[in-house]
Amino acid sequence: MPVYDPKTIEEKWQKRWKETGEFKTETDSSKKKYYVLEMFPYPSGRIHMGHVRNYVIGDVIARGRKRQGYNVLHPMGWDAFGLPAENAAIKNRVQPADWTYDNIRYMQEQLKSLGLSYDWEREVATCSPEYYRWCQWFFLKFYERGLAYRKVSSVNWCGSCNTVLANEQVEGGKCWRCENDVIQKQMMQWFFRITDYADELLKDLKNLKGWPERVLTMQENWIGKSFGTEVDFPIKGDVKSGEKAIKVFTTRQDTLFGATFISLAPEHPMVEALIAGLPEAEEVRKFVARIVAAKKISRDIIDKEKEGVFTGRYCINPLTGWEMPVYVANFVLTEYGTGAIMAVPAHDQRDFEFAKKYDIPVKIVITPADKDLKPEELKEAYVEEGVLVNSGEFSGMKSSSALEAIADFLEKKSIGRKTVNYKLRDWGISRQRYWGAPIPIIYCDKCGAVPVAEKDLPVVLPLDLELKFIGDSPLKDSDKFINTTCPKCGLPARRETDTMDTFVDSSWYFARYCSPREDKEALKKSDIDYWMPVDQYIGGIEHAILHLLYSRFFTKVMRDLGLMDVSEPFTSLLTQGMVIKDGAKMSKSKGNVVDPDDLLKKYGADTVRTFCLFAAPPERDLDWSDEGIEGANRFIGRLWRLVERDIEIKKTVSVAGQNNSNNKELSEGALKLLRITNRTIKRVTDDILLRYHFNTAIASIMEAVNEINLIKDEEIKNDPSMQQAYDFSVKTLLTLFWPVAPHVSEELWEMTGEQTPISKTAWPSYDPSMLQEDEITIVIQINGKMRSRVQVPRESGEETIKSVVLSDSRVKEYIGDNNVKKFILVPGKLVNIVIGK
Ligand code: ANZ
Ligand code: ZN
Repeated sequence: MPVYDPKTIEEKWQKRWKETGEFKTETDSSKKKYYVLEMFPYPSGRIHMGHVRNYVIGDVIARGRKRQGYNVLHPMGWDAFGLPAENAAIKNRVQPADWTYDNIRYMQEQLKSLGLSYDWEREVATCSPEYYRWCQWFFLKFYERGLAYRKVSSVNWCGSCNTVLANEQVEGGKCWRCENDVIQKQMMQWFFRITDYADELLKDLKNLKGWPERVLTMQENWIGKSFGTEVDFPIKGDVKSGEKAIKVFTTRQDTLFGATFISLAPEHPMVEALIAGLPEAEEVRKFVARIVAAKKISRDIIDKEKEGVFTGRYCINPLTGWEMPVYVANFVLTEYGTGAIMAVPAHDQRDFEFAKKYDIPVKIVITPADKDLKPEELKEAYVEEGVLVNSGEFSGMKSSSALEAIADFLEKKSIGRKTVNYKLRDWGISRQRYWGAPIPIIYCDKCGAVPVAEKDLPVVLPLDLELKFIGDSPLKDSDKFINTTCPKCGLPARRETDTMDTFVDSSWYFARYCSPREDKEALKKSDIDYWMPVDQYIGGIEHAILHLLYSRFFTKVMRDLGLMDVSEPFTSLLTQGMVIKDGAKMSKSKGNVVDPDDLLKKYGADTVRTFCLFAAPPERDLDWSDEGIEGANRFIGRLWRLVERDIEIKKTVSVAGQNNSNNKELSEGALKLLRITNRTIKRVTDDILLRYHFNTAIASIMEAVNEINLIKDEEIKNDPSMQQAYDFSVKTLLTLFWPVAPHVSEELWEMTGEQTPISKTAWPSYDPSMLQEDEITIVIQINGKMRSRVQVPRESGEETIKSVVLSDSRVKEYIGDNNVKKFILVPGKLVNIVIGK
């Protein structure tokens, strides 16, 4: 028998799979389907261990499901647009397209050498015109429905490079290239109206039973639905603009009697009107200018020290009649609510700090049920629920009831309106980049922004551009690209030169895999109806919010466009942990990267796959270790020898009959072996196909291998039932190990004389009657008298039995304060305990 040589074996099987079209999938409505998908990679150049782990997890699930009789869709492709290609192009003077496709080719080889069961005929690359034309088509559909629109919004701008910068290119508020200060420039940009779907995106989270709780919470917080009231605070005196009140958004109208001042965002549109003509005006203008400038540099201004300035104006608290100074404060956001807040220092920590700093009165309006609070003793805001005090007719009411009561009161008096606010903003999709899908819009002096006609798609990205530096829409440099005619009036017109956010590309790729070569439409309904939704999606937690939210949004729009009937794209989601080494995520800067290529060369794919799955449960971080990979490799060696022995045995004795279902004819040893094997089938099936505990699945297989190795040659030689059980067990283990290490499993399987590859066999099922016998009853005698009995696992050793027996309540009672003088075990049957003083 040959020695284990992963290289030859893996090449042999990969070649065979390719030749036989092993992983080719077709729509077949006579079969139940299973769609398993891993997040597609960015073609950066090489795959890293994080990819390997992600794809191996998906592969095990796909392979397992297939042998359970499902028609499995398991595709792979490339999230191929994006900034790194442009950087590389500028640095190395290559075309982004060439760079990207070279990377794709290399990485594809890497994935193939891992033996992943992809249907490569369904491969998509988002940078190909066949793909991005449909991204553009979606843009047109969104536009038709009012879901794509244009508005002015800010971008990072470097005045010295004269260019737009991506967020990643702003380092500490400075341009990465010239280190000049970055400012925010207002530009027209395209948006997708995801906020139209905010409520549905929120509501449907509760249907996603197969998603991790953590991800659901993150999405919920991101959408951020708040119920509150918009309250009008009359302005004291006249304002030039004629406005009579400042509107605030509050979720705590129960604290209204304690509102002692108003804070406006620096960009609030009323600031200038409020201060005009007042002595404070100059100081306010200076403050606003300083904060606005600071905000442009740092996005996390909110975490900074709270500061503000008095405007010289007052509002009237509509319930108490108090005069409330109006401040401009750095922590009030322009884009949320009304951009103004009523400040309640006693019950909001930010307001509390602000009031202490500027010496504004603190008025307590909510107290704990059993305690009085005094403003001068308050060390921090009291933010809990409680009972209202100092609140007129609402005093004595529980704060939770007062929320509703005061909101109703305000509505009745026309001082306020119940409102709902979302944190979710519309999705800005314009990128001043080259390597992305051009936005299919044409600007005409006469007709304005005109969508490209569907028949003229794709708007092709020119591939002969010379990129000079990143940013500011390199397509502006291409006259050939820009100049066109207006689809409406035929006059000369210019193309939009921004491209789409690459998140657009990845928001529907899972649907495209269902009919990837379809060239008449984006999605073929009959294929979509069969395959969608994705049953199991697998990827990193870093995509918990944006990618998943955008994909959910797209799915709902695709449904509303009549392209599919499902409302959610991913039934179950598994977020795998990181691959870490020496306690840190693998990264070039830390110098702790392990290259999958080196591992594949040294150990082969099956070892790498086994290690990735064995070292940690999928959701946890996987701590890289050399011992771990060596261990995985050694285990495959042990399996190899187990089969070797099986072949030896079969050579020397002839295996009698194939029917081993009659338990009575089995020897004790054979029965024990079959029990081990059936137990292993059950465990591995549950772990791989239900619970995704791949590590314990492998542990069970290892345990079984160890137990089988303990069987002595003599026990097999003269026992036909044992020979048969041995052969059955070894082969079963191969088919169970196959999803993890498919090459070596197939090879060994073939060596045992099997003609049909494992891939074509059904997933093994176990005999439940073989499991029940897993426990045995031990009778307990104390000083010779039968006193109790306990159940223990059949394979338990003396230590386990002893601890179970001695913790039995009746045994404890009999022993009392005696000493256990002897503990005699008759294996499999009985325990005799001798006690005495
Ligand atoms: C008075 C009050 C009293 C508030 C109190 C809270 C506690 P969520 O739940 O996130 O929606 N707020 C409103 N608009 C704001 C803005 N543009 N920038 C910063 N803060 C803003 O939070 C709503 C609460 O956040 C509102 O309720 C408001 O402060 C503040 F004891 O009003 B509250
Ligand atoms: Zn026109």
